[in-house]
Amino acid sequence: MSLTLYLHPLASFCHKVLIALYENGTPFTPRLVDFSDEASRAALTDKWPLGKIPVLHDSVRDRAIPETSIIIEYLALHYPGPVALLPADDEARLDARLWDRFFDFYVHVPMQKIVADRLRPEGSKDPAGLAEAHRALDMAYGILEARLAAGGLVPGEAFTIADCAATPALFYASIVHPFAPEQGHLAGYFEGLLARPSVRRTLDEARPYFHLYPYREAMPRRFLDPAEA
Ligand SMILES: N[C@@H](CCC(=O)N[C@@H](CS)C(=O)NCC(=O)O)C(=O)O
Repeated sequence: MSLTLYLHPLASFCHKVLIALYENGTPFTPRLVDFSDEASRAALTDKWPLGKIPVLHDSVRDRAIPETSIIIEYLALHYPGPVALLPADDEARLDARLWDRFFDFYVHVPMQKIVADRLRPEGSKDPAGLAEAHRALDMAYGILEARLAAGGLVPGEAFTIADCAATPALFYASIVHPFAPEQGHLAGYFEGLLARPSVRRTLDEARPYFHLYPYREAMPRRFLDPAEA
């Protein structure tokens, strides 16, 4: 097996790539990164000095690929499967890339900011940055709701890189900044994502680590125990 994925099963950006791999049944070896362990961290930074996960290593080309969107493009290029995460049609591919960027920058990053703020020690919190992150999520949810209501981003028809990006971003963002009651299209889109086998598998593998999640108390019970869904 030529592909190794450096990951942590709880890490949101890792979910994005795991979903892409599971959608296409792409074989890979998971390599768990423990940031508290010097050797584990060094094995990662040896591949990518920035030390962010996930990183994919391909022994066939002796190449390390960081950055989730690039990893998914790399997989589409060298390990394509039945699900074309980058659509063949030029316009559809541009759209997929656009919404991939949207979910990463305008949902995932503010969500990370909110979670990271909780981990800051008392006295070094960033209330202004926190408020800004919540405002950013309000704006992103509003844009998504309007797009979905207008018939864009229809889940199920063609699952793309944008949906891979959307899933962990919305999963973790909806915990720290729930959808508004009137954002029914967004909630419906999210439910469609949650129903996919690739997503269920990713969350099943993350569940044993949910107790480490800084906002565990805010997690809906059905995420902690799918039997309650
Ligand atoms: N833009 C990066 C973001 C990756 C990222 O933020 N990963 C987080 C885990 S979800 C991480 O490595 N955090 C550890 C750190 O920043 O030290 C990507 O798309 O891969």
